[in-house]
Order: sequence, then structure tokens, then C-alpha cells
Amino acid sequence: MSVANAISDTGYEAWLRYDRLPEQLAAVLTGWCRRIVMPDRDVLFGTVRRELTSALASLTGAEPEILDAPGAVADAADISGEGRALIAATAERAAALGLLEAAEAGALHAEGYVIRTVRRNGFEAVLIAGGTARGLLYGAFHFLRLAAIGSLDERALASLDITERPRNPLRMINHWDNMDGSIERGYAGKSIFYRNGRFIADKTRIRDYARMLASIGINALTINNVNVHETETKLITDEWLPDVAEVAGIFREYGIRLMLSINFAAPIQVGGLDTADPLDPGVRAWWRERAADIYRRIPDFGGFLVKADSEFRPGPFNYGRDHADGANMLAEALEPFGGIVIWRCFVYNCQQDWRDRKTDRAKAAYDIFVPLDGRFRDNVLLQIKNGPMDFQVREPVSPLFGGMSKTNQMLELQITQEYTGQQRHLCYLVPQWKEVLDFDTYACGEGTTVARIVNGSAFGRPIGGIAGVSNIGDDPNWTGHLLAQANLYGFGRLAWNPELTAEAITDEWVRLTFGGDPVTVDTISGMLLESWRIYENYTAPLGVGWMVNPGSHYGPNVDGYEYSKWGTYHFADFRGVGVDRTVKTGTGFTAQYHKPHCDIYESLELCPDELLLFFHHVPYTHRLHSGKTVIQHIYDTHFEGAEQARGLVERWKSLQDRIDPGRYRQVLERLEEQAAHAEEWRDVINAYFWRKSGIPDEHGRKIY
Ligand code: GCV
Repeated sequence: MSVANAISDTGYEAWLRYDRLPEQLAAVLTGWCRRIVMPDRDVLFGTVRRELTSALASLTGAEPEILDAPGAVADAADISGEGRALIAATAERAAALGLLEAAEAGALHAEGYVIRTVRRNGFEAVLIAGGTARGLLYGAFHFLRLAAIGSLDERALASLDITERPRNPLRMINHWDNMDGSIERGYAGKSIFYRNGRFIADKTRIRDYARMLASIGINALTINNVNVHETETKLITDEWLPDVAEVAGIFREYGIRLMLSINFAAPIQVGGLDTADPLDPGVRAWWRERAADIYRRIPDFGGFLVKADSEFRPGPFNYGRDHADGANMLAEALEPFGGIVIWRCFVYNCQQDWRDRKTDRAKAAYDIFVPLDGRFRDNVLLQIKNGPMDFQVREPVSPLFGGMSKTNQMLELQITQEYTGQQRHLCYLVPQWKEVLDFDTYACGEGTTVARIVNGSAFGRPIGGIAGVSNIGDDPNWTGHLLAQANLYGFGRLAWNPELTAEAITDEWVRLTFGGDPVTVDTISGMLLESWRIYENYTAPLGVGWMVNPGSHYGPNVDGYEYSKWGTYHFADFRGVGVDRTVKTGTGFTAQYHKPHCDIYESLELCPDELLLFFHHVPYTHRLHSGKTVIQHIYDTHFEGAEQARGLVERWKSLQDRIDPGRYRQVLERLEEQAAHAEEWRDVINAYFWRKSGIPDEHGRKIY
């Protein structure tokens, strides 16, 4: 086996494999792209040039020639008579060359692009024109995606006409990496940034990662955990800023701005002050000075991400201040340099008494942040997790979306599979994220979807976006489970355009990763698209969540959190199960939603089955809309889910002759582990509820 194949077999190249195209397609593509005209030069253009040349060489077997001498392209006529070419330029340059109308060039979004077949004075070319160099980079990756999928035949190339722009200003990855090399909730090896308290010297992997992110449109990232421990608190000091600047430089080459998670108590811990009070003039001056120093070294630094007053992290509450006071202090320091503050809303009491039935963790973020609406500076964004609890397999959408109209908001999704199988189980989350983005909050009448709130358009906010918690590490295939790469890919594509369908994204990823064989595409797409439901079937039922081992959050433990301080309960007894969050008899959480959702969730009759136990405590004999009782639903879904997990193994095995042995084997191993673990889940959950309820399974199946 060749070295190239050996690398391919690990999955390291992810969706950027650029495997050789069938001969005919390769020949057509070569005909159009033998010469690449690139009039502009600077860092990002250099990246575009490298990406286009290496990908086209790999796809076609022919290395394209680059024409970049300014004179060679002074006007379009210079390349006439020499056959076809690929022209990659800014829209402004394309307009100057007469290849784009000035009005169209002027209207193009800075990160947007046009891909178009153009004809002038007897020559024809594919033009990729970006609103800026960054737009050009995204356009180049789009063109290469089409090529790699095999959709650029002669007809397609002769009539390309695509105009694109991102729907979200910020498309961001959050790393929860620590400088000792560990990753909080990481399931794919160690950090690619740090080892043993230092930055890793060899930056090859970071560069390869930056490429992957740019190819799916990511434009910002944080490189350290939101739980900022002692060493990482110093990342904003002279001790580590040179290293941070070096890493920022690598991401800059791919159009990605680097940000840091900061420790709210940094003025005390590294600044030698005796307070971190956000209203203290000395503290404010300290942050201003830190910001100035950071921007001296990293002029395009993005800003800070902050977890404050949450899970034992310090914050403004320590000083009797509120979260607007805290965020605005940092925003004021960053504002002169164009930096932003991303302030997380994952704030709740994690020292609750399980006997206290009034306190409801689900209500906390709304109660804390809605009263502050309108108080945050324009360069502050509130980052809100998709659900009110914590990335469970099923939760309602957080009512905080829709609770504020005068505050910039960002959606936080968890790409890393903390509660969804930790990349040992297949759980493709794009269908879940689609439901979140499409959810209509009715905050401002019908059509006020989460997608529109977070991109800023619903309330005319200046910034917004989507952040995803990273699922990568230094495992050879980046994500541990090879198929978990699809979650990272899908995240980027959805952040770029939430209107893309889950099916379209899935189809793209499978083709880019495994090629276009129809049986392979159908089989893997089906497995991915069904996997979230399958995982839900054999884990916590009907939206109740948790039921995992405390700490690790892996594997079944129904009462693992039942008598704990974390506010995550299911209240199962011999009569029934579920959390009463109604206004009438429960915690009153349903009131945080606009109509009609508050009425729907409040009503036992109207509440959707899949969220029933999130909102209601019901007897096991309660009948669902499906016609089944709750207890029978629990038994049925758990037997079915375990069988479906076994079915995933069989479906994958049917592809043995169609996938290289390296990638085939690694996925098979994970799927087999999943199938066995799903049986464990099935038996633990079914046994628990049979013993609690005493109600037998209608079908008399084996329950322990
Ligand atoms: C980074 C959950 C996770 C924590 C995580 C936290 C957060 O509680 O279990 O590991 O901390 O969410 O999002 O801040």
C-alpha cells in the first residue's frame, strides 16, 4: 500500500481527500482549469492559490499553471485566444477586468462570492470572485467541493452561476482544551494545541485543522477551555502571548480570527490586584491595558469568551454586580480595537438541594438574563446553549431565544458528543440542530425563528452567530469515531447557511469522504440521518434527559443524578416519572415561552410526546399521542433502539467491499461497541422502570 493510501485509510484528510476523478471528468476539469489566473497577492490569496493548485492536481493528475504577473491579466483580453482558464480574484478586480458588473461587485457580501462561467472576446473562463479575499477563499472551497463530488462535467462548467453569502456573521468553534493537553469533554485524544503545560512546537496539525475549518466557512475560534484554570489564565500575559500570536498567525492564513477564553478573576490571579470587581476603576484599567497589549501582538485578535458565575467559576456576582456590568467592562476594554465579548448564559445554581422542588435549573438563564436586555454594549454577544439544561439528546429549545430583543445573541451547540455517546456511539446531530434553528419562538410574531434571532436579522442586531464546542483531538482521524467528522462538517455548513437541509449536507459529506458510489452514499446517509433517533430510543426517554453516570456522563445510571446538587432530576417513583414544569402545578417554566408554545407545553394533551417528561410528571399508564402508554413506550423504544444499533453494524458490514480496509475497520469497531452498549442501556432502563412500576411488558420480552 502506498503512503498516500495509508494516510487516506486513517481518515486524516477528512472531507478534503480530493481523490482522483474518473478520467473523463478529470480531463474536462483540466481543460477548464489548466491555467489559474490570480492577479492579487497577499496572505489569503496565497492560501487560495495553494488550495486550488494542490486540490486540482490531486483531482485531475495535472498540476495547474498559475498566471499572476500583474501584466498578464491587466485586462481580460490578455488571456483570450489561449483557451480556457480559472480566474480567482476579488469582485473589485473582476469588475475592473470587465468580468463582473460594478454594481454586482459592489453589492457582494464581504465573505460572499460569485462562481460563474464568463465569456468575453472569444475566451471563456470560470470566474471565482470574492467580496474580499476571505470571500474568495470560501468560493474556492465551494468550487473544489463541486469538483470533488464529481458534479463539474462539461455542461456544468459551461454554465456555472452561483452567488453565495454566509447567513451568520460569526461561525465559530470553541475549544475546551487545557494546556496540560487534556480536553474537557474531549473524546478524540489529546489537544492539538498544548502538551504538558506548553504549546506544541510542531504546528503542522494546527495548520491542517485551520484548512478544514476554512473549507466549511468557520471564521473564528477560541483555543482554550471556558473553565480557565491557573496556567491558562496567563494566556493573556506576556508569558504566553507570543505563542498565542503564532497560532493566531496560522489561523489568519485561513481567514479565521482567534479569541481566548478568559478568567474573570484574572486581575487578581495574574494582575496582583485585590479585586476583580467590574466597577472598580483599577480593574477596568487593568483590562484595558491587557487588551492594548494583546492587540499590539495580534492586531486582528477577535476578543474574549467568558464563563462567569457558573459551575464554580468567578464572576460579577462575587461583587454584587450583574452580568451586564461584567460583560460591559470587558467590552469597553476591547472596543477601541474592534474586539468583542462573547458572554455565556450557562449560569445556574449547581448547589441545589434535590429536596427543593421549586428551584428549576431550566429557568435560570432566562431569569438572570432577560431583565438585562438592552443593557449590554454593542460589542457584547450572549452565547446561549440550544436547550435550557445542557446538550441532552432531547430538550426543548431554550426560551431565552425569544426573551430578548435588544441584545446580540449567539447559539451554542455541542459538536463534541458529551451526552450523545462520546464518539463511541454514532449520533449525527445535524437533524437535531436543524430543529433548533427552525424553531419558531414567536417572539415577534410568526417566523421569529432561532436562526433569525442568532443571525441578528429578527431584531436588526449588528452581530450574531453560532458557536460549536469542538469534537476534535489528536486522534489520527481527528474525531475518534470517523463518522463523527460529519458532525463537524455539518456544523460548519449549517452555520454558513441554516436553510440547508440535513439531507443535502449529509449527501455532500458522504460523497466527499467516501466517494460517489450510490450504494455507499445511500447506506451511510441513512445510517447518519437515523442515528440521533436511534440513540434517543435506547437512552433517556421522552425528553427527561440525564440518566448517565455522574462525572463521565457516559453509560446508563438512571438515578446517577437523582439525589445530587446539579438540578437534573427525573422524579421517578412507583407511580410515574417526569418533571412538572407547568405553571399550574409545577415550576412555572412553561411561562418563559411565547404563545402558542407556553400553552402547548403547559397542556398534557398538547405537549409533544418527545418532550412529555421534560414538562410533565405523569403516571406510567398515561397514554401518549402514539397510542402507547408511557411504560410501554419505554420498553418498546429500548428494545427497538438496541436492535437498531445492531442494525447499524449490519448496514456497515454490507459496505465491506466498497470502503478501504483502514476506514472500514475503525468504524466497524465503534459500531460493534455501540451495539453492545445499547443493550446495556436497554436492560438498565427497562429493568429500572419494570421494578419501579411493576407493570409488565405487553410483549413479554426479557426484562431483568
Ligand atoms: C466546560 C457541562 C459540562 C462541563 C462544561 C459545562 C459548560 O456542565 O459537563 O464540562 O464545562 O457544561 O458548558 O460550561
